Amino acid sequence: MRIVVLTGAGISAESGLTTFRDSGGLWEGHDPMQVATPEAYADDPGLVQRFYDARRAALTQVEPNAAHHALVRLEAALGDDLLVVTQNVDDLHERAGSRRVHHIHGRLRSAWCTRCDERHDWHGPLADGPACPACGGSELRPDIVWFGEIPYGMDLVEEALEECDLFVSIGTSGVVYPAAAFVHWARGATLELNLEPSAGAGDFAESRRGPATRLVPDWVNELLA
Ligand code: BJW
Repeated sequence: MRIVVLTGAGISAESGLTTFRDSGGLWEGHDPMQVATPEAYADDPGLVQRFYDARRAALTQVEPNAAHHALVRLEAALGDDLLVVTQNVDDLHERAGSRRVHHIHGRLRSAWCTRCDERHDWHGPLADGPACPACGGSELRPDIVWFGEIPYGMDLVEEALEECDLFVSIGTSGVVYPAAAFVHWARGATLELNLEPSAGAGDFAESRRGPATRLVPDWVNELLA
């Protein structure tokens, strides 16, 4: 059985990473959603760099949870027939042990040089303007897909969705496109696992409500029984 799993901020919430729309707060007086745009970066690069530096640093304080680990067990059983497509920029799927993970919105632990177009694994801050290891320039930005930019690897995702037998959406509010439309692109059965109904909950053949650390292991156990 070929399965495509889409994950959003909800899968990492119980690891201690705040979701976007549930955060209920401001960061340095700004709505986090307003910081995630190319316009915000052009207006005030230091502010946007500090936002992502803080989130990159926070990754050292969190660990994958039972939901991430359950998807690793599923991959062990299905091999290449499972693809995890994540909107998350954290690395908790990889740290749990998942190998087939595709980050459509980029990764916190990657820096993109807009001068030479090279990408580099990056663990430290960017706000202090470090030199690009490839060209020596100081034009490294977070390797993050902001509003108005094109998500990574959409051809690969589209093909996987057209070929899958089951599409499962975990912990995403379903308000950000193109991920919100994946349920329509999927050829097979569809299932949503979420604490609350997403914006597109009615488009799924089946929906289950609860925390990801319970729903995801239960679903994987069911599938592997
Ligand atoms: C739990 C839980 C627990 C909590 N257990 N669950 C008008 C109509 C249609 C589209 C557009 C439009 N105007 C503009 C657009 C396009 C735009 C868009 O979608 N805008 C909307 C706001 C309307 N999209 C884009 O610009 C994208 N690019 C694009 O479309 O390019 C064109 C193109 C596409 C395809 C091919 C070719 C061309 C780019 C989008 C980039 C999004 N970037 C961000 C920020 C960067 C990453 C970062 O900083 O981290 O990505 S926005 C932000 O939202 C982040 C997330 O990945 C994304 C989704 O959020 P997510 O994961 O759903 O989190 P939340 O907080 O919203 O929801 C959490 C969920 O978890 C909730 O449902 C809770 O219930 C649940 N939950 N605890 C289970 N314990």
